[in-house]
Amino acid sequence: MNLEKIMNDLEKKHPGELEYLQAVREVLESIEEVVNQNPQFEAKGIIERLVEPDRILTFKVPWVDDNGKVHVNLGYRIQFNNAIGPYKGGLRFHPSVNLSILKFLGFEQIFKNSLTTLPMGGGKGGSDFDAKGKSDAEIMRFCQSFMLELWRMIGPETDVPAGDIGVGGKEIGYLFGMYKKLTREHVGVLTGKGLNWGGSLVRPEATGFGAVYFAQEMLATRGLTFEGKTVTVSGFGNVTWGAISKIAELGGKVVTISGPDGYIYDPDGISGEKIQYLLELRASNQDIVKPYSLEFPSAQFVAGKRPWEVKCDVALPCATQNELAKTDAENLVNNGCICVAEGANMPSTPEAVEVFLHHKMLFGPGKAVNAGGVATSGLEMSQNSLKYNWDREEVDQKLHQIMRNIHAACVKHGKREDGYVDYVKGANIAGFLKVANAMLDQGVI
Ligand code: NDP
Ligand code: 2IT
Repeated sequence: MNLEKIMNDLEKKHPGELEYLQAVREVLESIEEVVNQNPQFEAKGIIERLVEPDRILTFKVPWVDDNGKVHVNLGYRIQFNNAIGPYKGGLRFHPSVNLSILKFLGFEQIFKNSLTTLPMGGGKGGSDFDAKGKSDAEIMRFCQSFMLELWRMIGPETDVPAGDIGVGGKEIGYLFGMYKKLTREHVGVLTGKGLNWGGSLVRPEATGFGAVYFAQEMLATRGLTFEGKTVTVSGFGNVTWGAISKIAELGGKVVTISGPDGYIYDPDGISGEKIQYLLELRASNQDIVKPYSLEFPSAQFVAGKRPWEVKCDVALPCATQNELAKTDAENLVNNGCICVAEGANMPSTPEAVEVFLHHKMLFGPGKAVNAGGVATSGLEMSQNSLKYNWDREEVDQKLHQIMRNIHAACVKHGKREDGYVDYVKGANIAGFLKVANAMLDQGVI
């Protein structure tokens, strides 16, 4: 495989799509050796077919605010690859959303979904809509307008969207309502649904829980546990909430959370009623974590900075892409951090990942660590097909086993001769092989 030629061609075709090109390069570097050992992949153009999405829908989303003013946002759905199952992946509503970000997320989703062992292909979508400061009625009208275009493209056996940044249970409800109205079908076309109308127990906390289960497995390879460990976490959304709840349960002490305004350092640990407060803060639709420091005097607010300068044993970046740079990685190493598990998608820059691997840290990449979210979406789809609901314990056990299996797959494909496990390589190879072999079976399409 001529990696540089493939990358040069992609850069020419998609200039400026930095996040997408970053994600593709990382995967191709990991799988280069495997592709070279299997000439059938090159003969059938697997890589060239894998790096381009099957199709992209871009559409206009007009909506009217509470004062009667008209707004127009952009909407997207990217159907990347459906070799192993229907397209599956979240919707992101955030002002930073653009084609490059959604293409990187959709591309990553192919391998992540393959790792879950469930039959799901890769997709992603979203909008540059900013929910901050919007009323419920405005969010509802926006979601309805978004679905007026999207519905033709999706379906329970075709493409099953879910949440991501800015899309939680509330938005999924409004989107589902409009889909149902248009098609007159009550089907599992979205995941992350409410419990009373097809949702699964554990889905809200699944990404964070799964990330911690994966980190537990990584720590166990060195005979360690979360008990008594100091943990830094970023973000204060859905993934962060699930992760810090589980870490507290396992006896770890979470000392940071963050928002776009800065980070909170709480040396007493964030658990119990503090997590409850975090949820309230999040629901208030604000963009800030500062109020936490006013509510809990043990906490300090550090404006405009990220939490990676705080001494910790384990770090979980759970906010957004490229939020942990080389100097942050060096700070973590110098402060004695032993394990970094990515709850967010691609939160560490390539240079930061190099630092982690160079120092032989336990480093779990997002597509493996945060796969518990989409895995539990897959379990929600199974329950919808069965027209049956599993109890909380059953879903949690299945999630836990899936995370153990993903960890084992990473070790199988990522273990070096000296015993060090390169989880980046392991996750990319394991995720790739299943999809590539399915593509071979299905011919050039
Ligand atoms: P949420 O919208 O619930 O939370 C995202 C959080 O991160 C918000 O608090 C957001 O604040 C904050 N944030 C956004 N940008 C920054 C920034 N630059 N610095 C610090 N904080 C920031 O989203 P999720 O928790 O669902 O998603 C978080 C990450 O996890 C994303 O990378 C997502 O792709 C990934 N993920 C999510 C899954 C899921 O099931 N939800 C599954 C797998 C991965 P604000 O909104 O105010 O900007
Ligand atoms: O990035 C992700 O894996 C998600 N946002 C969850 C996708 C899903 O379909 O549950």
